[in-house]
Amino acid sequence: MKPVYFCGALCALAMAAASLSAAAMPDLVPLPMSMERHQGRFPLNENTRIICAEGQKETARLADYLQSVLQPATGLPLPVDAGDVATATDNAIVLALDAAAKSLGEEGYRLDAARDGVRIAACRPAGLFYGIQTLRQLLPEAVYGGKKDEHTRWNVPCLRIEDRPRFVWRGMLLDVSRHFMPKEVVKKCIDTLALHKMNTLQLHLTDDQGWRIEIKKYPKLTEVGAWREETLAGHLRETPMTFDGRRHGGFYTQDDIRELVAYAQARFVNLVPEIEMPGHAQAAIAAYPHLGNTGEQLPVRTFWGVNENIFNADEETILFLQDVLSEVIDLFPSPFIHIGGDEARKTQWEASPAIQARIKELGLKDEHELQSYFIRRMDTYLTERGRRLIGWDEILEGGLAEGATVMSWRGEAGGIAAAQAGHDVVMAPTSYLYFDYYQGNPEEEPLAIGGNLPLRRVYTYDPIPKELTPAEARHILGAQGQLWTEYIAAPEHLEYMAYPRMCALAEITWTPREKRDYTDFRKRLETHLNRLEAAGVNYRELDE
Ligand code: TNX
Repeated sequence: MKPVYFCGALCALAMAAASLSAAAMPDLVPLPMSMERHQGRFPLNENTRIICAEGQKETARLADYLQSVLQPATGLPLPVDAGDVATATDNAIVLALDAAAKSLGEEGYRLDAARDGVRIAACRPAGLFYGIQTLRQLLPEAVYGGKKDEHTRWNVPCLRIEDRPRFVWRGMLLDVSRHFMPKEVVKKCIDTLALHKMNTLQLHLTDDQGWRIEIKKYPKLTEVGAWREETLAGHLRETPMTFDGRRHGGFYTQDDIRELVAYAQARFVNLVPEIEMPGHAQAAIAAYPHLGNTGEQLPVRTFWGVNENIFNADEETILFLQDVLSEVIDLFPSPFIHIGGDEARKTQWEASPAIQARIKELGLKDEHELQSYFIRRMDTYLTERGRRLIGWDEILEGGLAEGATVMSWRGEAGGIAAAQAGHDVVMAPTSYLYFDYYQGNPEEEPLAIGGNLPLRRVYTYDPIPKELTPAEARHILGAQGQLWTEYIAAPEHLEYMAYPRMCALAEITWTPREKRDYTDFRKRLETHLNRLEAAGVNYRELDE
């Protein structure tokens, strides 16, 4: 009997060893740059404390944030104490701003979890924040829940992580014009972005179907422009068009915007405002008809698609838009201000004697050069105020403004051309990053704009086009996923379209290229979706 017994013990040992190595790696999303698993675990308990350095305001704020995200589900007190973060502390989570972590960059961090505690070190507060996000993911998924969970043991596996992002722009666009999204919805988006270590949320604030930001100098923009009489029911392709007969609208007051900016800042998310020009402007023209080309009183648009009604290019209109930007700059600290620039049909400009005279007066060749002149005026205005203009890739047409950054949406060509010309670029191609596209068989999915963009395809995207040299590739700031909301009215539907595709984007923009593997991601995602479940996020189930 002895040999059998011996073999059994050996097998048990081998199994234990195997579970410690491969099986015991935590399922983090996005995957960190490097991770080394050690034996053991650190259990949080009634006496665990959070420790940060004396007198460091920003770290103290992060300690409070950490406490606020761990307390609801764990029910533990986790008091925050000031202390000496350099000396080892028993049964504590230590947050240390540490110049020695400089090699990990502005957003990087090191996390050491040992049996007696966790230490997160970074040279900047953003790094500490991302270390905190990793720590949350190291705990059982129930930690994302809002109510005390009696049955879970709050253990952190012992390990060492060194981590930093691959790109500085890890973004999402939220279209609040086509369907207005209340402040609370935007805040939840910000929280979910942050838990994926994403750092940019572009708010598409104006379009044909609604103007969503209070501008003090021009109150009609929201009095008139924030409301439409009804909304197209069904798809734009269907004929005849039918409408829902319900008034829709809403806007953010300047106080709302300040509140959202502060909320985002506390989570290291930069809110990038987008004010569309010269196209996608019908809501503004409905409010102030002299901004258009026909003088006609237009309604706020009730259906989708590219539109001929665009701003004129009078000096008065340019100054109007600069006034708008002036208030926008005062509200948003973002270094980048997005001026749209996409899909501005030139039919009205071609037909307008005033526009044709303007083209002549300015010595320009055609309507494309006029658009380029228009955008240049905004570029100068923003640059003089210490901000940077960013626009959709159509701003390349007719000549790109000196300081402009390009957001490449119609494939990668615009981004490639801009990077080769020495401009910074954010990649946002429809073919990989339009999360308003279908993610499965259209017959089994809610109505969407079209396209076919399953999770696996998103994951295969690489923001650096093969065509670029290493020097040119440095102009690629990162990538952004788009949530256009023509066909998305409800917050749950918005989440359904965003997740888990955004989880893939988080990994595309954070994790080193060579570490990315779809099969491995898909496996980690199963755990990760439990986190979203606990956080009350309505993600789409994975396909078999
Ligand atoms: C194109 S992307 C647009 C948006 C639409 C979107 C729908 C871009 C710059 N313009 O106005 O909402 O397609 O997918």
